[in-house]
Amino acid sequence: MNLKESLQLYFVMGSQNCNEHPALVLEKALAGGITMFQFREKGSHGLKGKPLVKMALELQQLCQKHNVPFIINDDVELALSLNADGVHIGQEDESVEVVRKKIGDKIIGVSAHNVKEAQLASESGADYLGVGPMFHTTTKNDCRIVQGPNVIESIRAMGIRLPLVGIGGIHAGNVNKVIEAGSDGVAVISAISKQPEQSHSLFQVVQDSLIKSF
Ligand code: FQP
Ligand code: MG
Repeated sequence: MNLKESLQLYFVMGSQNCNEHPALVLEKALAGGITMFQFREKGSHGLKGKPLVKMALELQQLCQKHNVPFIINDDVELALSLNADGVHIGQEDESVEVVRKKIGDKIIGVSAHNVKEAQLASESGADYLGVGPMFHTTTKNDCRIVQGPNVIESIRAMGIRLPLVGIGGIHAGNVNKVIEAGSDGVAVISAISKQPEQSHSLFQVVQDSLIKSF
């Protein structure tokens, strides 16, 4: 799979998002067909130090078993020490240029909330974009204003062809709007972490939507 294909169903998760053991949730998600995974441990109750590394390793091994890229959110040093497949950085994190020097040709994903951020990230060498929030979400408390799928349409209209996914409040019922706008896939947290048994049906919805938009 190339990167664009790996973005079809991108599962983002940390222990704060799970009602059961994160490894169990990820196993179900992998069985359901997720195509990429981001370990995003956040918040005051988030794991730190050794337990964080232990959890990351456990989740990475599961991804490796299924040949699914394993991405680390924010923490470039952790990604390097684990030899993860890449990192995801936001507008408030280190710059793409700095991160590129550290991680070489590993995957760098960058958050973009508008056309300008998408353009800058693309020019600075990002490998893919996470564009959002698409819809209202309660998962992220420092969330920006909802952009809606229109921002993806605008990014594509500007000629930016970088692989990208929509993120924020996406579920089976609104996947189509995101794909139709020009997204290569969807990134979800709660839609899978709260109901991992449903991940295969979400995967099917994404596949159907991608085929229709082709
Ligand atoms: N898009 C994606 C994904 N993953 C993310 N983690 C974000 C956007 C948000 O730094 P950021 O990144 O703005 O906030 P946080 O560090 O709290 O996640 F690639 F999945 F589309
Ligand atoms: Mg971040």
